[in-house]
Amino acid sequence: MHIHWFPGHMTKAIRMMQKEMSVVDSIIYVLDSRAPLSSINPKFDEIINAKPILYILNKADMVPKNEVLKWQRYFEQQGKKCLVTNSTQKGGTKAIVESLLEINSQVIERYRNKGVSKTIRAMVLGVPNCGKSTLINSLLSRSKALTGNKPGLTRGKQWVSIDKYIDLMDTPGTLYPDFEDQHKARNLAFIGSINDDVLDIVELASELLVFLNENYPDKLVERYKMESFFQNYWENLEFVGKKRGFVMRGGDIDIEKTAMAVIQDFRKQAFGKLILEKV
Ligand SMILES: Nc1nc2c(ncn2[C@@H]2O[C@H](COP(=O)(O)OP(=O)(O)O)[C@@H](O)[C@H]2O)c(=O)[nH]1
Ligand SMILES: [Mg+2]
Repeated sequence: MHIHWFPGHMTKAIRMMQKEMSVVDSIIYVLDSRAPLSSINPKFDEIINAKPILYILNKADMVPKNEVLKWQRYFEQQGKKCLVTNSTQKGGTKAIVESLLEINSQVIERYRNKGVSKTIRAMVLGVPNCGKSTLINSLLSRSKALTGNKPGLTRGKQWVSIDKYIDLMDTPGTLYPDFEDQHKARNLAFIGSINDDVLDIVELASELLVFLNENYPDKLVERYKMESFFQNYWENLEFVGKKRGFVMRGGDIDIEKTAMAVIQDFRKQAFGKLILEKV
């Protein structure tokens, strides 16, 4: 499958982010822990323009802990500030506030010398569905940011205050203008960063089954009692469809429905914790 998708509203989003960048002091770069490198968008690097960045490995609850800690070390070894979060839970505020103040200490100090308390304005970036809005929500006492499990929900721009001296701006999730690396595109499709409407779900589900067979064969046994793997992708889906009871009138298996169920099993963590990209 070749994934090529960059809807017009994302060009607009990038332009908006670029324009806002002049009033931004710092960046919160949200990554999906299941695929940290795939959720790095080279387009962002162009617009960030040397602002201090706090990397967030979000959805850490969905991957094995030792794997996410390896990724945290990976970023730290490159001299990057990196935190591990589960945004669906409150309580990460202190670490994020402290880290933001730390990476912005130079500018804060410069203002302090002039007798001014500087408010740090941080832009929250990340591919669609990585949890930007949920993260901002978790940092607010009241729910103000919009969230939804659909790419491209957040379109307007908004500043919210999470601390006396820290304001955050949510941004629309933005993808690469083009996917040179189809492996990354596939990962982004798995994690729900690319609108399912433009994907071939049957092909995507087959690729997910291949990934699971190569990396987590036990999960296929646990979830689908799948002891052996077929060379033919159709047969794999038929096998799963039969197990899930997706039989149509006449006895054929509903392959489309099966494929969507496989993808949803991954997204809803029916296979338990797993990671798509290892350090
Ligand atoms: N398990 C888990 N789910 C999360 C986490 N953060 C966000 N989500 C879910 O991911 C989906 C997308 O979140 P959202 O904040 O709208 O993503 P955005 O597009 O980056 O703003 C929602 O269903 C969230 O509940 C997390 O840390 N762990
Ligand atoms: Mg959002």
